[in-house]
Amino acid sequence: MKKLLAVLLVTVFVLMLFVGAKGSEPLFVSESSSVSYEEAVPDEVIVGFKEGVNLDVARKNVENVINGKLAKKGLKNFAVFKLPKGISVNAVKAILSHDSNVEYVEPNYVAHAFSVPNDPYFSPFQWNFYDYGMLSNGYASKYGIQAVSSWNITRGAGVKVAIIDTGVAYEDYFDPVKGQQYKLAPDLANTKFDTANAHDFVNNDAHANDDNGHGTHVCGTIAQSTNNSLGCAGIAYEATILPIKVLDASGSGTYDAIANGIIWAADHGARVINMSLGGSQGSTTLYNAVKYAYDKGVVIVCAAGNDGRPILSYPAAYSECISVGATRFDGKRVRYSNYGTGLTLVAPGGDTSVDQNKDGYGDGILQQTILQSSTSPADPTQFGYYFFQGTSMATPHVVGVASLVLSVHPEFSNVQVKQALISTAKDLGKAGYDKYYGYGLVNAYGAINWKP
Ligand SMILES: [Ca+2]
Ligand SMILES: [Ca+2]
Ligand SMILES: [Ca+2]
Repeated sequence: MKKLLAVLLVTVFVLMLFVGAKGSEPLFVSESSSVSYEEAVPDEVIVGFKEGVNLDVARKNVENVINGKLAKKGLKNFAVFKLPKGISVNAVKAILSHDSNVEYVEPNYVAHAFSVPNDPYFSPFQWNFYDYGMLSNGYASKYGIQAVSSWNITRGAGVKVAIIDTGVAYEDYFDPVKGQQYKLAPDLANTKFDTANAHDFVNNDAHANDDNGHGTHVCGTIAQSTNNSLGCAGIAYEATILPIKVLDASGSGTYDAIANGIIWAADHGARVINMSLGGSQGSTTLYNAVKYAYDKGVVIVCAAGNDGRPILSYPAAYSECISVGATRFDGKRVRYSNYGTGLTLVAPGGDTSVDQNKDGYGDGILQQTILQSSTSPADPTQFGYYFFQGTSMATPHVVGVASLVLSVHPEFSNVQVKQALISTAKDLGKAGYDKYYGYGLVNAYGAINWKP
C-alpha cells in the first residue's frame, strides 16, 4: 500500500522567542533613535581652506602634495579633490596637516533622499531592512536588504502576493463553526488584502484567519502597515496580500492542502507565493502544483528549513522554487539554516541567541502578530510585537523584494525576477555561488534597478 498523502505533514520553520508579552501592549516602551548613514564617495575628499588664503594657490598646492586632481570648487572656501588609487582620506588628512592654508579635511559624505518610516520600532529593531551602513543602536547594519533606498522608487503597489501559511490576521470575523472571534491586526490596518479570494484549506471556508501567529508575522515582514506611526514596517507595504490557510493552529498541514493552496494562488492572480513551510519528503502532488504555478509565471519562494543540515526541504528543493536560507545581524549564516547545492539565496532570518546590536533583545525579526503564549493557545483577538527567527522569517524578505521588482517591472517573467534577485545579491562566504549562502544576500535596491 502506498503511504497516504495525509501522513506527510509539513511544519512551519519558525523558532519562537517568547518574551513574556501579555495583553495587547507592545513589547517595547522605547524612544526611537535616529537612523543615519555612514557613507562617503570613496575616491573624493573635501578640503576646507582658511579665511583669506589665495584659493588658486592653495588648491594647486593641495593637488601637488596629494597627487590628486581638483574635482569641484566650492562656492566658498572649500574644494573637492579626486584621490589617486589607494590613498585614504585619513592619509590626506595626515599629509595636509602640515599645509598652513588648510583648515580641515573630511570625506565627501553622501546624503540620501530617503525617508525613514515613522514606525517607532523601525529603529533600532528592524536592522534587517536597512541599507548598508545604517545604524542600529549605534552599530552599522551591513547585512540588511537595502529596503530603505528602494522605498523611494517603489513600495510594491500593483503586485498580489499569496501567503500560504497558518492564515493572516486580516479581518474582524466571528467564525460560527468554531465559536471563535478573529481580529484584524492593528499594524495591518492599512495593508491591502484580497479578502474576496482568501481561502482556508484546513477548515474549508473563505476565511483564512490565523490561529497560530506564524502567517501573520510573515505577512508583517512582507507588508506590515508602514508610515502609520505604529509598530513595525514591512518591505512591500503597498502590495496586495492574498491569505491562504493550509496549516492548522499547531503550524502543521497536509500536502494536499498545500498543493491546493498553490493552485488557488496561481488561479487568483498571485504573482508571488510565500511558503515559509516545508516537509522532508518530495511528493508528486506537491510538485505538480508547484509546476502548475511556475508555468503560469508565479514566483515561488520557499524556506530552506531549520534543521541546520545540508539538505533542502520540500517544496524548497524543487528547482522551480527560490529557496531561502537565513542570515543574522553580522551577515553570517545562522546555525539552524539548511544549506546545500540548490540553495538560491539568503536573507535575514535572525538569531535570537545573540544581541550583536546590543539593543537588549536577541537579534530576531520583529513584526506584529497575534498574542503568543507558551502555556495556552495563541489568542487571535490580541496582538503583540515578537522577535521570531527562522528560514520562515528569511523567506518573506525575498518575497518582499520580488514584489518590489514586479511593481517596477510588471512585465517581468518569474525567470527574470529570479535573475534580478540572484545577479544583484550581495555575495557572502566563498566568492561566487556557494552552498551556504547560495548567490548571496538578497538586495532590494540592486534588484529593482536590475536590467535584463
Ligand atoms: Ca507600522
Ligand atoms: Ca538585538
Ligand atoms: Ca558566496
